[in-house]
Amino acid sequence: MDLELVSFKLCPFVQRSVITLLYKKAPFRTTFINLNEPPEWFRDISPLGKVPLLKVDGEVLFESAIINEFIDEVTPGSLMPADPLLRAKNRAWIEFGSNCLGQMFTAISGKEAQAHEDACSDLNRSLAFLEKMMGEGPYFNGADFSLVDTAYAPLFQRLMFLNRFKPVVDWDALPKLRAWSDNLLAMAVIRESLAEGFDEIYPKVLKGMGGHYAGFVG
Ligand SMILES: N[C@@H](CCC(=O)N[C@@H](CS)C(=O)NCC(=O)O)C(=O)O
Repeated sequence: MDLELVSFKLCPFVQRSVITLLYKKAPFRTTFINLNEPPEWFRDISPLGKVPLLKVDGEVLFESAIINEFIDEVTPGSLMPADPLLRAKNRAWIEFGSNCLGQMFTAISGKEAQAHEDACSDLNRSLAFLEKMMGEGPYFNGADFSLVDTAYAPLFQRLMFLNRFKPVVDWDALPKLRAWSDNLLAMAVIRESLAEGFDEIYPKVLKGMGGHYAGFVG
């Protein structure tokens, strides 16, 4: 099976799929595009104009959650619970993670201080909800690494990175999430999934957004 991941270098949704592909040891190649000037061929095949896309023997899949379930299903082992209720709950929390990524994006891109503060409050409220759902770890489903973990790792990596400028999350209020995040970020596969040059590029992107947060980026 030929797998081609269509990617934008810093996209956290793409990174979810990279983690899943690496964890499941599925061979794949990556085609990077510039989302600011998407090529014609990309606009022709991406229904929402978004990355990631996964081309499977030339057939196009879109939406990271769908892509990740597909990768999981065509590779040995399963990163989803066997129980239908637990599986549905995992899907719901993956969707919730996408919403958290949106709140983080608003926190780092909002033009006015108020927009930044409001988004930080929204994100902290979301994460407080998630904190209540967390068990003892080390992963979201306890001992079993799952697609929920692949969905949240890119968010946690970025939130930890932002701590060096101005934290957007009150980690003291989120001890279980903090431990979960530490466990994920210690995994080789998750470190390897981060785009090359992230530490240098991300601050430039934050500055380039020209939001209120850019003022905190040294
Ligand atoms: N729900 C989508 C979100 C993907 C997404 O928002 N990707 C961003 C880049 S990080 C994108 O392609 N944005 C382009 C646009 O909105 O025009 C998924 O999970 O795959």
